[in-house]
Amino acid sequence: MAHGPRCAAIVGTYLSGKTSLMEAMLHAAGAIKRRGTVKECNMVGDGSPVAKARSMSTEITAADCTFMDDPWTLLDCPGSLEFAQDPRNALQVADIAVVVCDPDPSKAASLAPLLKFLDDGGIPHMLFINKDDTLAGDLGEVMSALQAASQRPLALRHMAIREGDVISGYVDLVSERAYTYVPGAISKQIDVPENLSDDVELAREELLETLADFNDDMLEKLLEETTPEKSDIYENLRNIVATDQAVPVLIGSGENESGVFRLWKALRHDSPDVAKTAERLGIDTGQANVAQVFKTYNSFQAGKISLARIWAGEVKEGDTLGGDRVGGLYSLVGQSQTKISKAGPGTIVGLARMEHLHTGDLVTPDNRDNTSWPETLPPVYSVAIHAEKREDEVKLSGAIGKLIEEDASYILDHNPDTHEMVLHGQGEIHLAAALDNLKDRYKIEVGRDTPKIPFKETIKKHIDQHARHKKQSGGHGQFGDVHIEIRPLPRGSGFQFENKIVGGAVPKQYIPSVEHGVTDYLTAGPLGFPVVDIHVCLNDGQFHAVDSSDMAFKMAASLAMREGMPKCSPVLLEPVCKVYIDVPSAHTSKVNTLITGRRGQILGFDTKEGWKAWDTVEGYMPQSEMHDLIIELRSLSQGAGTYRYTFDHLAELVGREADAAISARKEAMGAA
Ligand SMILES: Nc1nc2c(ncn2[C@@H]2O[C@H](COP(=O)(O)OP(=O)(O)O)[C@@H](O)[C@H]2O)c(=O)[nH]1
Ligand SMILES: [Mg+2]
Repeated sequence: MAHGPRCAAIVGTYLSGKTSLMEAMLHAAGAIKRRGTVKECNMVGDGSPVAKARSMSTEITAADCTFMDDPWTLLDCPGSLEFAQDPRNALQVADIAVVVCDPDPSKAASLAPLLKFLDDGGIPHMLFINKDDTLAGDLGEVMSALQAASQRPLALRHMAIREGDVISGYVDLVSERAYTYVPGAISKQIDVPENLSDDVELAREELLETLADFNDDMLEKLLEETTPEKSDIYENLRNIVATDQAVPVLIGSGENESGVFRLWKALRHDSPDVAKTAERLGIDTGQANVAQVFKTYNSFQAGKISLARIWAGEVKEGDTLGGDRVGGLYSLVGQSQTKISKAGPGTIVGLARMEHLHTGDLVTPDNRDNTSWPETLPPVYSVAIHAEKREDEVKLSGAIGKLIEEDASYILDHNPDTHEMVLHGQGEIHLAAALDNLKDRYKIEVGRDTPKIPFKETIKKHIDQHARHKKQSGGHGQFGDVHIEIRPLPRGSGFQFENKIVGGAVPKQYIPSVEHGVTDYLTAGPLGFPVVDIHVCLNDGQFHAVDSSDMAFKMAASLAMREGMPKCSPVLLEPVCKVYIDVPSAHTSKVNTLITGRRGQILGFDTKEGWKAWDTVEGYMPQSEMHDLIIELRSLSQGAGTYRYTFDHLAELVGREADAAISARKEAMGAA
């Protein structure tokens, strides 16, 4: 018997049918009277305006329900790789995950990162091969493709019964019962078709062998050729799922509501409860009230809602959590919220108006701690943004702050070199959804551009330059005179200033002004970009007892730079990043071409540590070639590939790309 409500996260690839499956599960559990469909755009999941507009899930949708007297919360998670932060967060608090899979072997590889995340975290999960109404090929092929993507052994629990090309039902390999699908209702039990009995026997043996790998009693029985008791098999399965040693695989169709009741029963039987999950996560439940926020919404009329799981205690309105007063408690079914008076262990609850709580916070009455929360996904795509209307500028960063509260895989950054506001995220659609939200919810029209590249420039030749700033206009004149030497430095040296004046040719008090004059100039060199890696030495100069001043020497130094620098063979420097591209090995050679095709340099590749049949390719790539890297990478790797990068060094850039950058810069400076 489970203690308290349990929580299942529904995750999997984009368009595998997760939202439809949740709808079918809610229907089977009696939580909704009529099952919505994708076509009618009326499912419990995908109820937010942005999800509706794009016909896709963009964030977690929670739905409370009761199946056979057990309370549950289902969390429908987006499957798109661009919205991968929310599923990760949901999996952080769920007792179990249902990984919804397409019945298409070619889509299995893109599940590898998710399955790896589950296995690394030891998160109990089962696979549901959905859309079995469309499975034309062999289930075995789908299974081997999925097995290749999973670290843990998969154990097929069902065998499909076919009538012609269609799957009309299944045999449960543990209970050895056969069922035929009944549209819109619970499947009907039938006799195991005779022509299948040998296959069923084989498949059942395979399942038991997988279980026996983790249980000596079972292994002994199999070796003695005695049939294990069904109750033993069930017990075994439950343990194996709870410890994520192996993964059961079920089949069915959410849209046709077939296999859904069976899935529910598997969850009911095999899913750990809140106490077990808290133990797995090492959460101290000895204290009064313990809860964890795993999602923040700002879109509801009610203001901020922190979606949290209660790990221990009983939370009531007016209680304190993490030092904040609980403004109200809500049970959620999609977009609709019902006020509840209290929430006990296991409950997923919407906490209203907890201004100081953030996603990831593990809270007790007085403490907040997010140290155990996993790192957010690294950004892979960016756009420069600006408010279309001047008066919205201040509002804009505040509104983006709200979006980041909801999805921490958005990062906002002010680039000091290009003076742009840059929004980073997980892909084109992820960022477009952010801009949609800004418009819909905060009424801010936002314009977007490809982010500018923070080019720099330096010089290749050294020269000596003399400059004099002299003005005679009424009363006081101005007089400053300097001899400087400008010379290039090795990459990464930055700027150095040296003073070699002896004997007071330029009085000491004016030396800092000379340096100021030089640094002022460095913000835009002859090509228009910030100057780096040069050495400027003040060798000599002259002064005037009355007319010299800080200002005059500063002007003289700037003038010397302005006249000298163009003669030093200026050259453009572009930022080059170290990139690490992760892909299934089948695509590694395409990644090599991708890098070289974008003026990159391959440094090497190796198997990705801890991953089956994945490689990491390491290389250098100019930042200016990386803007849409993720798009090409995903398209060549069936969505599976991803990359990380760090700035590495500046490299000289000449030729067509350099000319284009310089003329764009001149144009921008002219316009400013
Ligand atoms: N044939 C078939 N199509 C399905 C099934 N479940 C979902 N779909 C379709 O798959 C598409 C994606 O469904 P959706 O539930 O939004 O997938 P999600 O992205 O995983 O949430 C829609 O066009 C559904 O109609 C199913 O069991 N069989
Ligand atoms: Mg969905």
